[in-house]
Amino acid sequence: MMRAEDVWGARWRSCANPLSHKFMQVSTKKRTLVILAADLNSIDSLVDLIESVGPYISALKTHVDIVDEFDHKKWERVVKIAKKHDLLLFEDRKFADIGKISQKQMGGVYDIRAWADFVTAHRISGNDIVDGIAAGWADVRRIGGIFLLAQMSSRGNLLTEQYTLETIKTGIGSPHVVGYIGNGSSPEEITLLRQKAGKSQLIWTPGVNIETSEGDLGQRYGHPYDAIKAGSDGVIVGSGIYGSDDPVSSAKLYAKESWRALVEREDNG
Ligand code: 5BU
Repeated sequence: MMRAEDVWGARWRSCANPLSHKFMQVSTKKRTLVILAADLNSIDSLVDLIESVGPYISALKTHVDIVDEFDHKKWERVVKIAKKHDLLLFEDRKFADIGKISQKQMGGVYDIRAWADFVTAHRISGNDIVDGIAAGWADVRRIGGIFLLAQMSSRGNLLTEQYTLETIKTGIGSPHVVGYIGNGSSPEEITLLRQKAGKSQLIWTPGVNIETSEGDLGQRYGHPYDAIKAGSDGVIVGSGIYGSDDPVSSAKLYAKESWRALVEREDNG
């Protein structure tokens, strides 16, 4: 049995947030760095998908606002099945408002603060968004972690290199920021992000697909092995898994490629 501290090396030692360690432990136990982007609209199909690929993924990324007929009781089924598979819940909300509104948006209809362990946020409105989101969790006496969008995978996005650096400045050393979202379609961009971010936070990367380099409506893709090798710590995969004829086999393949890259990665920095 491999130990997370051995496999993850510098990342294990440098990350301060316990949620990062939890992610590294789960991913080591299951030998997968795949975060499933579960972008389905029905709760029944979401639950079925998680139940089938749960053993091959290390976290669950949701877009709660794309679910038809949302209600808390039904959503609880998603939360339960995620917990059963030891998955941290990651709501890709992409908060972008001023701090105090972000705090309120953590509540509201979906009450994200009550069930999400991680959320995403843009840096566009200022540094205070981080404290706003943390205050949202504090309102219900929970603690969570924020992934700041330092890069994006979509064509034509406005996140310049300078913007990436400013985003890292906001996140570095923050007890609330567990890491950054990077562009999974570009190993060069991931390498740059890793160099600038250092070793003490996670990088997770969407824009990952083994079969194709282009997706619908401007999405771009890279290979999971290349993303992890370049310094990403988790590949976010949606349609590559749920859109495949055989989601379980696909999940296993993404898991294998991501894990192989982590084990081969030098210094794990
Ligand atoms: P796909 O089906 O693997 O292309 O889904 C990608 C997911 O990652 C989807 O849920 C997006 O909202 C998410 N995503 C992304 O694709 N690119 C980004 O830059 C960010 C998030 Br941030």
